[in-house]
Amino acid sequence: MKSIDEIIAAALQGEKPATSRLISLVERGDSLAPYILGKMYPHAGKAYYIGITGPPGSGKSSMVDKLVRRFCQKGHSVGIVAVDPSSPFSGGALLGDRVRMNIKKKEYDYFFRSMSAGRIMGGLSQTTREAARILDASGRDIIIIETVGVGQSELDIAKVTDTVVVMLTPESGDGVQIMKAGLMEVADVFVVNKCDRPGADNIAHSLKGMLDRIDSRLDWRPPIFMTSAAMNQGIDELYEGLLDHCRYLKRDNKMELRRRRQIKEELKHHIEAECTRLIWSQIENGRDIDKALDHVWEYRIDPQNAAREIVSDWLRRSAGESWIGGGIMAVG
Ligand SMILES: Nc1nc2c(ncn2[C@@H]2O[C@H](COP(=O)(O)OP(=O)(O)O)[C@@H](O)[C@H]2O)c(=O)[nH]1
Ligand SMILES: [Mg+2]
Repeated sequence: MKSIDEIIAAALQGEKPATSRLISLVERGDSLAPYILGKMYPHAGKAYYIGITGPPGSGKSSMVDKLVRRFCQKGHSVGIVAVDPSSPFSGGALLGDRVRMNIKKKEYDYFFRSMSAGRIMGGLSQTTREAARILDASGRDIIIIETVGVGQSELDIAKVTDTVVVMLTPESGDGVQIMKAGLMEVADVFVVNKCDRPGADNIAHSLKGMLDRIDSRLDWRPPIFMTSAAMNQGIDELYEGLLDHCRYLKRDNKMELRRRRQIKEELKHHIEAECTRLIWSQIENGRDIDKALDHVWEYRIDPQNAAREIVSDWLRRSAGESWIGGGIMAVG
């Protein structure tokens, strides 16, 4: 059995089984996860992160397959994280991914990892980001993240990637729905896929109309690409469009600003989680809640004020206690 440090060292060398192992541990929230992330993080940050979102069935997986070929042909090393839509209850796939990466060529340097949305412990976007970072640290210079394309995950992808591709199809419905979903704000590149089907021009047209209306507010106007992943059409143009956005980000430190903004949000998220964890570990031991419950039950105090009392009691108590005091002692 390899030690965790040996697995980490192997993953940093780009070895696939080791990389896969680390992602699994992080995915299921193993107690080693913070150690792994701590060791991998200093080696990350070199890759370009692309997110692909859009409704289930729009052709994201099919497109990822095509894009990965392009990137590999150009000599890149690609890491893919695809989140499968699956029910948290049954654990089984709702729609299943009909398209799997079916690249056979040996000389293509890619690593494909699918994660089941239902099995991920912790936030979807956080876990995806962590998996992507492990791939980044293992030497992949292009990271592609495919979302499940439902609900919040569609918008969250903008928190973890440099370029967001929003994929629509002739079946996506009218433009108003796109606006409602807030997708307009997160899209850096639009793709109208299945352009081999009727109606593709219509959706491209209504998208263009919407972009025209907000054009003056945009520093970067998202281009619209017409593609057919199935018929292999428009892939080169999309590939070039992605590189264009990457070049745009690299001018005037835009990439840096975007990433710093994302990291700040991530820090806030972790601080909140850490505070919550800390508070619960204290309060639950103190049986404060049972006491408060009795008081609320007897209508002596309302729940909100009871909760406030618990928290401020805890703050007062802990101010004199070791974890704060210890910190001060350590400095002195
Ligand atoms: N006609 C047509 N079908 C496509 C195209 N791209 C994907 N599909 C099909 O659409 C279905 C869903 O594709 P998939 O890539 O799994 O979509 P995802 O759920 O967004 O990842 C599959 O049956 C694909 O073969 C396309 O450009 N044209
Ligand atoms: Mg898919």
